[in-house]
Amino acid sequence: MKFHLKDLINYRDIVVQCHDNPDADALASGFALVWYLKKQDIDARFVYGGKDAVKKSNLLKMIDDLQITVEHITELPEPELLVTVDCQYGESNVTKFDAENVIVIDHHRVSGELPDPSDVRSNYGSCSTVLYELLTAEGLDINENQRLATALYYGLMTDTDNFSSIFHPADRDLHDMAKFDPMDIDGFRSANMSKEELAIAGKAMQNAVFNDEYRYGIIEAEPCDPNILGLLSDMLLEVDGVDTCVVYDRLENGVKFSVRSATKDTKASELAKYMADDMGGGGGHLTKAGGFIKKDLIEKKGIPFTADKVSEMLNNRLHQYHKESEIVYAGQKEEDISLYQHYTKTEVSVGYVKVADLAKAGSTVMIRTLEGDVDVQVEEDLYIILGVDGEIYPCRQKKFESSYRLSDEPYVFPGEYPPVVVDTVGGERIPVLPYAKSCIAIGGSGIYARPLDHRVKVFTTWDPDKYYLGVEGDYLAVRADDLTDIYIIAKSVFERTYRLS
Ligand SMILES: [Mn+2]
Repeated sequence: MKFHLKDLINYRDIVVQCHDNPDADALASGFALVWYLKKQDIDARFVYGGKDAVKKSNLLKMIDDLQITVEHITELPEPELLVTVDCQYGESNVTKFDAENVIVIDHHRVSGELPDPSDVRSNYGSCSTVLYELLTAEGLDINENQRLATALYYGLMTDTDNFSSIFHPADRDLHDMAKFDPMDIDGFRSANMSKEELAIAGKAMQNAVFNDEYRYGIIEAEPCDPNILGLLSDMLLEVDGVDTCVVYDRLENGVKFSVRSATKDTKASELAKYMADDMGGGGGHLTKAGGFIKKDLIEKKGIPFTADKVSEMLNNRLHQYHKESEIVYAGQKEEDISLYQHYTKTEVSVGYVKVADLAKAGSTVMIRTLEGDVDVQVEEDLYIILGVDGEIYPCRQKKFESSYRLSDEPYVFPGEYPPVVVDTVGGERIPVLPYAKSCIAIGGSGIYARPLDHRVKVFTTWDPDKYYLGVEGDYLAVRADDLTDIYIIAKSVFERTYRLS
């Protein structure tokens, strides 16, 4: 059952609980929920359990400046409804209190059975983002209350190592939309690090391990705040001979890590995803990223959660990543197609948008999709194609006319996150779908393609600074009418769109 905030108004006696040792994201999430309930004339308590009360100075300052009412408790009279935020009821990091009904709002990986309804969005960078979306869905504007906007912004900021491991577009939306108080944020920032954490950082730096062949570095730190990991990886990247690096710590329930890259041959976001593959999640930006690897999933692979074994595993992954990645630059030479087979497109219905309908020719727009942000220069002959999975790619009018036929069918978007175009100067957000029309992909002269058995990074002619990644099972494709035009087609898209000819 899909959860809406308005479901909560059926209850009168509500307690909101975040995890023990709350962090900024937990505090912001609870604060937002109590704010909403107050608007519905429901006075809810906001609590957390555990041994210790909040003592970090940035969090004390946050509670004080943003007027967050939160209580550290050891006992709780059974409420009609308990809502846990930024954590899941029954998990080890949250003190268990009895309640008649329980609802979970979170962004971590689902670890056990969830009460119904619940709302856990594991691919979000923060629980603050989940609250932002839930409030927006009720027609509420977080900027109605600047303390709320500041809290949610700071929650996202601290949970994503200063926004560097943001990967969901909803997180980017909160980042862009929140009209936070910069004075407050500066104040929290300047109280971010405790003296103990400075000592942890110093100690960690002595453990740096380097690989000269692939030019990377890796550090294990003692358990600390994600932003300390970020700080350490920023420094590690400054070291001569280091192009990419990973800094991590082992926490109670897994490994938190931060990734940096100073080379365009490695997207930090992709390396982060690779590091956590099968065992958690990772992502972020081109140069900064991060992620989390679950302890139980590490152990499931037969790897004990000890310093030595975890370090060995991460070192191996990092090494393997650099060893197995091949890099291809499109547009430089004609591809030798002897290893390829010829395919033609089946006639599938896709969508298209003429970019000049959305924004002025000559301006630059950022296309925000689930796969990331792409900057394009608006020109009269530029089209965006919305593919079979809702994936987006640019196309020139000449290629558009030879590869697609217009259709009168209304366009239905198949993807999860509706693409948005943002004017890079004015910051205006323009939804793409109202402009989208249907077209049919036709065969044309087809492509040459071959399935990949290893990772290949292709720098296409569109964007020489950012590569497209193909992994095992995806296809490397070359246009039959232009053998220098090499690109990647995802396995699922390929299988539905092409047939051997
Ligand atoms: Mn969180």
